[in-house]
Amino acid sequence: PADGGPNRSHPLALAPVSSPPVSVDGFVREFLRELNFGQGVALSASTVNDQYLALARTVRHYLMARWLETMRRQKETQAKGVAYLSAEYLLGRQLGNALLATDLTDIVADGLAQCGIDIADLRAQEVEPGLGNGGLGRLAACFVDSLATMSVPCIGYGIRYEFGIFRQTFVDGRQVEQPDSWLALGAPWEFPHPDSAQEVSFGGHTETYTDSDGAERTRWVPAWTVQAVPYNYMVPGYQNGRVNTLRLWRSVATERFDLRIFNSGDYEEAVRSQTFAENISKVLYPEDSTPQGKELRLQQQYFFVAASIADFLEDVLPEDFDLTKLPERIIFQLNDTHPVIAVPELMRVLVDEKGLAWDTAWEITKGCFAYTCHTLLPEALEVWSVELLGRLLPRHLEIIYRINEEFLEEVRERFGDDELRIRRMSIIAEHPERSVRMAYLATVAGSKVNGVAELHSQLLRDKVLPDFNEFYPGKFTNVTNGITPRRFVRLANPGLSELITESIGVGWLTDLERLRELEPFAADEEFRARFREVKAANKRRLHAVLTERDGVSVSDGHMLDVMVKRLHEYKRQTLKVLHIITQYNRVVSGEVAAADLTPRTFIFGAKAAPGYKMAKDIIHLINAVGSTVNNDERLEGRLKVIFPPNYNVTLAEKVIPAADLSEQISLAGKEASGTGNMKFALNGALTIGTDDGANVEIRQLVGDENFFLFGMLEPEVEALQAAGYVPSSYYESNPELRRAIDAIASGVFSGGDRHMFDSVVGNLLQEDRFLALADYAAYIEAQDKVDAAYADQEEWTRAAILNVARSGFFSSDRSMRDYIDRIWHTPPAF
Ligand code: HBZ
Repeated sequence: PADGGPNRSHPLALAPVSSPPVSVDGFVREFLRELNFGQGVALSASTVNDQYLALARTVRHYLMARWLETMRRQKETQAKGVAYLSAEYLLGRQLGNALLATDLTDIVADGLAQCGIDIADLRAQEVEPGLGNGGLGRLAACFVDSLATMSVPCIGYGIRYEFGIFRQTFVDGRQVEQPDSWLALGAPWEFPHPDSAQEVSFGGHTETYTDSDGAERTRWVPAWTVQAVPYNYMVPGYQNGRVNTLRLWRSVATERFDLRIFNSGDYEEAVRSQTFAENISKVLYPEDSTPQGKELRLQQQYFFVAASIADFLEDVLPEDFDLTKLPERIIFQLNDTHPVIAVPELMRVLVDEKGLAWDTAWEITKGCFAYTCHTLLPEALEVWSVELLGRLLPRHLEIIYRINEEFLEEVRERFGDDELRIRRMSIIAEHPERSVRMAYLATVAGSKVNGVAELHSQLLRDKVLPDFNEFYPGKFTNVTNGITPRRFVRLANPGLSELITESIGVGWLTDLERLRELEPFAADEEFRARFREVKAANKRRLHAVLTERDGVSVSDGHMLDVMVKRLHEYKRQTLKVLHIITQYNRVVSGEVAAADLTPRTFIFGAKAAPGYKMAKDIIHLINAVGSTVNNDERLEGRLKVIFPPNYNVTLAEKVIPAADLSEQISLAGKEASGTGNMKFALNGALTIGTDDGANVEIRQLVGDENFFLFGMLEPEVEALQAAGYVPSSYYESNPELRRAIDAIASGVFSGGDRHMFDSVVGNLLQEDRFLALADYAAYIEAQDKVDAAYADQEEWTRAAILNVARSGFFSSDRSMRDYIDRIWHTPPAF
C-alpha cells in the first residue's frame, strides 16, 4: 500500500487467524514447537520452567483467534462498554483458568503425559500475579472474569507493578517481608506494546493564553514526562468464544527526557532519571484500608488513569468520534477512590486539549463516571493535600476547585447559606490541613455511587455521605459483591463441581442460582456421604499442599476452622485468638478433659501492612499461641493452630474448599462486604459471623439455622460507643475472658516473658477500638454451639449442602448484571 502500512487484503491476512487443532496430537505438536522455537530447548534438556512457559504460550495460541475476533467485532460495532479503572487486580494463577476457558484441560493433561510430564508440576510452577492487596483487588479480577463470560465489552485498566504484594515470611513468629519478584522466571501471559506508549506528565505550572479565535484559555506546562507502556492480558470468557482485554501500564523513561540529559553530558543523571521514571510502576503499596498520603502513590494513580483515558480516546475510539456522545459509548467505573483523579483529567482533556466548553465537558464527564466505595472506616477515605496535588498536578487542582465552586453554588441554591452544611460538603477540607476529599469528588462527578453490600450501602447513605444522599436523590445504590464460580468453585473444588454436575446437570457454572436444585439432596443420606467424602478429599489435598509448602500437617478428623483475610484490628483476629486460648485454658485447668474437646485445626492466613505495628504484633501473638498450643501434650493433639505464611489466591484455592467453619467476625458496621465469606459458603463451610457486610445477606439466604450468628448489631455498637465503652469492665466481670488475657500477659505463650505482648494486651484493655471484649462472651457461646453442632455430622452436612445450594446469589455474574442494569447500561454485545 502507498502509505507503507500493512497489506490488509493479502489473501492470507484476510483469513481469520487459525487456532491449533483441538486434539492431543495437535496440542503436542504445538507444545513441542513452542518448547523448541519459543523457548529454544529440546524436550530432553528442558527444565520445568521451560515446559511451563512453553505450555502457557501454547494455551495462549488457542485463545488468540477469539481475542483478535473480539477486538475486531468491538471496533466494528462500537458497542457501549465498561472501562474498569482499578489500581489493583489480584488475578491469581492464569494457566488453570485459561485451560478451563478453552476446555482444554484433559487434552493438555493427556498430551503432556505423552511427553512424560505431569501437568500438576507445570501448574505448580506458575507464580501468581499478586497485583492487589486483598478484597478490592480480587473483586476487580472476579468482575472482569464475569464480564468476559457474559460477553459484555470491557477493558480493565490498571498498573503492571514490577513487584506485587510482598511475600510474607515468619522469623521467630514475626512477619518479615520479601519482594515479590513475580516476573523473574518469565511472564508468558503478557503482551507488551512499547510502540503504543502514552506520555504522562507531571508538575510544572499553568498559564492562560488567547487562542486563534480570541478566546481566553488555560494550558498546563508540565515539568516532566514519563512513558506509559501498555501490557495486554487476555481475559477469557468461560467457553464462550470471547476474550476481553486487561491493559496494565508500566512506566519507563521517555527518550526525549533521556536525550536532553545525555546531551548535557551527565550520564549518571540520565541513568538516575530513568530509575526515577521507572519507580512509578515499581511496587504495589501494601497498605490496605489506611492509605498513606505518599507522593509516589498519587503519581501511580495519575499515571495509570491518564494513560488509560488517553488510550481510550486516542486508540480505542474511532478518529472522528463525537465526544458529546461519550457517555453512550463508555462508562469509567472507579474502583474506590484510587482512580478518581480521572475526573479532572477527563475535564482537562476535553476542555484544554479538545477545546470543549466547560459546561459541555462537565455534562460529558458526569455521564461517563460511576464510583464504588469499599469502606466505612473514616481513616480509609482518601484525601490528598492541596500542597501535594498542586505541586504534582497544578491544572487538575484548578479544575477540582472550579468543580467544587460550582457544586457548592448548587448547594447554596438548594439550601441557602447553610455554612455548616457547605463546609461539610465541600470537596476541599480545611482541617487538619487543606486537602481534597476524593470520595466527595467521585460522588459529585459520578452518575451513580454504590456500596458493596446492603448494610454497607445503607450506612454509606446514612452515616458516611448523608448530605450527598439528601442532595442527590437516586444517585446512591447498592450492588452486593460476588465471586467468580469458575475460579472459586470449578477450579478450586473439582470434586464438589463434579458432584454438583452429576446431581443437577451442567449449566450451573454460568447460572449459579441453579444450585437451588441441590436443596432436595440435603435430605438424601447417600448424597450427604458423598458430600462429606469430597470435603475429606479436599482436606487431604490441603494436607499434602501444606506438608510440601511448610512442613505442617492437617490432622485427620479435625474440624477445619479457618480465618483468612488481611490482618486488621476491625476484622478481629484477636477475638479468634481469645477463643483458642479459652479452649486451651479449659483443658489445662482441668475443667474439660482433652478427650471431650471437639478436635479442631485452626488455620490463619493474613498479611499485615508493613507499617502497621499492631497488626504485626497480632501476627506474632498468633504464632506464639500456635506454638504453645501445638506443643502442649495435655491437649492430646485435639487443638492445632496453623498459620501458613504468604496467604494468597493460590493458597486460598486450596484452603477454602477444605474448610468446615468460616470465621467472619468483624465488628458490625466495619466490614463493607467481605468476599471470602461468600467463597466459604459456596464451598460448603458453615459461617460463624457477626451481622456485618455481606454476612447479613448470606445468613438471610442460607437461613438462620445454618449460620452461627453472634455479637452486637451495628446500632448497638453505635450506642455502646456513644455511652462510653470501657473494655476493662468486660475483663473484670468475665472470669474466662480474664483468664485468657492473663495467660497472654503472664507469659504463657512467650516462654515466661511478661512483656512480649504488652502492646496487644494494653490495647485490648485500654482502647479496644473494635469492641472485641464486648463481643467475647457471645462469640464463645456461639463457638460452643459450633462444637455441639459438629458432633452431629449428618445435620452439619445437611446445613453445609444448604449453604452451597442457597449461595448462587453470590456469583459475580449476578453482581455484573446489577451493575449493567442499574449503573452501566452495557448489555451483552456479541
Ligand atoms: O473491599 C475491601 C473491603 O474491606 C471488603 O469488605 C470488600 O468486600 C472488598 C471488595 O469490595 N477493601 C479492600 O480490599 N481495600 C483495599 O484493599 C485497599 C487497598 C488500598 C487502599 C485502601 C484499601 O489504599
